[in-house]
Amino acid sequence: MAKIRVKKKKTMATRINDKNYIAIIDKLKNAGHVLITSHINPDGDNISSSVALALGLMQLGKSPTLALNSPVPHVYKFMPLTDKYVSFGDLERDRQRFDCAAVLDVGNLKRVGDTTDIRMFTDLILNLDHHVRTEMCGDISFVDSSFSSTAEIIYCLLIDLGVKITSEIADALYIGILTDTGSFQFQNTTASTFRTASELVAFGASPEAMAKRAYFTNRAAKIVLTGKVLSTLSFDKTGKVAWITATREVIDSCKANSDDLENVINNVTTIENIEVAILFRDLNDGKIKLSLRSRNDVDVQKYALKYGGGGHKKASGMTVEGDLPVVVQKVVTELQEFIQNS
Ligand SMILES: [Mn+2]
Repeated sequence: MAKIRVKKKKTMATRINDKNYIAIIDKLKNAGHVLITSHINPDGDNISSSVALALGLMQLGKSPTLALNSPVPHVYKFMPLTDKYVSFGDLERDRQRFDCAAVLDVGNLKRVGDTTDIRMFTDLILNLDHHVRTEMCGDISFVDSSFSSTAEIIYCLLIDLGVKITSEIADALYIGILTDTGSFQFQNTTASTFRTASELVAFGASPEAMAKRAYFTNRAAKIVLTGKVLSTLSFDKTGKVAWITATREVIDSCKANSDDLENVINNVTTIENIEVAILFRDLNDGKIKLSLRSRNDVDVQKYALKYGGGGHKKASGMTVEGDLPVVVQKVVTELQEFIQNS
């Protein structure tokens, strides 16, 4: 008797074995018009993941639209498609609708912009992120904090979508990983991060060119501002908390922008014997924006979460309402106690 061979349907293994991740791939495969967005005050990972996803979707014959509620920072403007970004106001005016929205590097839809309602533009929100959190903000969310960056997740996603990683895409993704890991120095740098970076370089990413783009393209105004902001350096009486402040007036007096403050805090984090470094930003909108950095084991994210902020153990952000001197006093006092109990 002849044996009947039943052919098993081959299922391709994906780079990440997670049902939400696989569902997101499926939705993107079936989508035509895709809205891609991320958080306000964009960083390298934000622009990197968004641009790489857009390039990949274009390769698949889809029409991505990049939207942000903040301008693209100067240093990332060399990246492809960064001149194509639109604001949510533009989309609203054109009454645009999308098959889905890919919301990247964001844990809370409010981070896209206080007044932006993504639901106005789509019925399906796909969320991809690497920040630690408990609540999911997409209709389908894939959140995994074992990844160094959203760019690292997008790399897997593009491969699983069948996108050919061109040197343009490789460069875009590499700069996201480079900046989100602080040049492969932060705790989120893992063996997998290096594997991904290594694969990206094999696909044509240039570590030298990307490092130059990310760190050696400062405008003079930014350096002048850095000097002024660093001159505000103060310490608490224990010497464990160090902080700097930046005001709208000082930013304007240097003819700089608030995104010129990105990474200024890292200078303070290099001071030996401190535990926590803080940048207080007063942009004259009644709120003080804080960037927190931990030098050793103090979990600044745990502190930031109390104020509805977030990020990582060693690098977090939060917003407090009030006047600058009052907020400084309050936060520094709270952090002294927080450090003691850590
Ligand atoms: Mn990120």
